[in-house]
Amino acid sequence: MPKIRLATHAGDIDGLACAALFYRKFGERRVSVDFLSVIEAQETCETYDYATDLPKPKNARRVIDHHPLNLERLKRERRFDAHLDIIDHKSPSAAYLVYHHLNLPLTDAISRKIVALANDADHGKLPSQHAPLFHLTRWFIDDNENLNRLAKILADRGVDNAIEHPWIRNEYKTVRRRVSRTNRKIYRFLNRNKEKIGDVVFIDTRKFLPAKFAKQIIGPFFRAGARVVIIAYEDIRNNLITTSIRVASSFKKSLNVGDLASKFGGGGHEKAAAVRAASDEELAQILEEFTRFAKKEGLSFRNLTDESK
Ligand SMILES: [Mn+2]
Repeated sequence: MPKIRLATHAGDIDGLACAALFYRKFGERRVSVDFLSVIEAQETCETYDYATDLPKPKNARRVIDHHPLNLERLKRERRFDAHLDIIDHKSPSAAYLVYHHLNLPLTDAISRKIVALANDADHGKLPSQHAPLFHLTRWFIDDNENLNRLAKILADRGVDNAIEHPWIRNEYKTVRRRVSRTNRKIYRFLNRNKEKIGDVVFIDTRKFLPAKFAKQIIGPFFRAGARVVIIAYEDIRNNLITTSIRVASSFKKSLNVGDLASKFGGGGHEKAAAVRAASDEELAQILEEFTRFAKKEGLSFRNLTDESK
């Protein structure tokens, strides 16, 4: 029997969870998973039966996703298949939609926990006991073999027991050291810049943080008072610069950064979005727009990059 071919979001817990649910449903032998970045999904000519948590690749039969802008784009390009594609922006994760589509039994606690993990991750509310899975997913962002291994272990053992798997424990030893080192750098940077935090802060992390863990800086800056954090980091899989925009969940003002990002060809959700830049010049232009946006919204904007050492 030919394998079911799935493309899912690389380096992302929701993407990983989708893969794990396919393995859970069909077993390792009947599924083959490619982990792709958003850009790779837009460019690939490979054939897939399914794509999850990604824009629909040209030759994918069906997409299961929860990004509203992906739906808009698909409709605009007349590639939306109303009978097959499932895109629901109200869904807490793509994994939630996959779980229902695959008709996984309600009694399957492992599948349900995998969905809960994805829901938490996509809302920035991942409980600390799942931090190892999060960090490993980032660590393996450009390593499809190991992302597959992670997904299979999740499907096999479930979210809580995955962490006890000897391979995961061993890999996490290395990763944890790197994450700790990154966190120390983050707190030093935060302390140096504490007085300068505005409503919106921009941090070019490329100068002092490893790209895989750059997003770790967002939480501490929210806790220190920033309401919107924009960071730049290297997009490892595509040799581009990513700017990630996050709005603090405690910030009640209605800002849709997904809409903002879409103006520059980016995408995402209301409170979390990303835009890619091909060069520093392009990044500077995007930043100018963000500055204008902050001003229009009556928010102070601070670029903390120049102060970094
Ligand atoms: Mn997602």
